[in-house]
Amino acid sequence: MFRGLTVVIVVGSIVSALGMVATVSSADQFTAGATNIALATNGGRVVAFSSQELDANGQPVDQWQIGNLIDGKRIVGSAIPADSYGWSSNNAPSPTEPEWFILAFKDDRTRLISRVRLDPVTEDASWRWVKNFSIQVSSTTTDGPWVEVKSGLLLDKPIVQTFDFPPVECRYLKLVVTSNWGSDRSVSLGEIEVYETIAGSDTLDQLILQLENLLQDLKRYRDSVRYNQPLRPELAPAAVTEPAAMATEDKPANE
Ligand SMILES: [Ca+2]
Repeated sequence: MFRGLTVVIVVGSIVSALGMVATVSSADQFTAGATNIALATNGGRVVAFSSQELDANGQPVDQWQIGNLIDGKRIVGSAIPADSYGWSSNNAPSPTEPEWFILAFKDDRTRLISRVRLDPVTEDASWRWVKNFSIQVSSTTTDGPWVEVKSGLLLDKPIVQTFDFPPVECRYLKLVVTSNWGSDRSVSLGEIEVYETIAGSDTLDQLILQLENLLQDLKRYRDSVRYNQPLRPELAPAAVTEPAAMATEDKPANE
């Protein structure tokens, strides 16, 4: 009892100290769920995509194939899954010729979503990672019409980055990538997660979800301190500096 009270007080103090009360309050209106509905084992699937890395025979390279985006496998530190490096396109993206993919969810149902999380880390050098992107949704067909719900910038840091937006109906989600961090060869991305908005039915469920969201915010704060980055990078793209120019470069020799 006393210990539980202490935890509550400590959490409350941390929230106040970090000035994130406004964040938690805004989450009261709509709370992102805790289940990643894009994950393949949760019924998520890729229904279309622009390109994926091909070998000399024109065949997809398993370690870089598009399904790696939703397989739940990640590169953490020096631990690299042998069969999943992330997704790599076969071309470099540009605003006029973006790289993209479209996700659907279990049973092709329309979902009310409000959060996308992106893990930029792949086995590629960071100048191949996603930089500018657009999250678009369609509630009808895989051909659209598409409505943009978020235009963002993914930092080239080894942290999973969260992008929130007002709840929107989504049958198909399209991620459009218009730039990387300097490569003229391809763009790569480690993982994408999508979260539904949960309507409050049970007070305890709501509290648990809000605490889970609070933990996410604490991790975000930790990472922003650790990497000296803005708390919500998508809101401050101008703060990011460009890496050294990488006009041309070759693929790593291990492919
Ligand atoms: Ca993955």
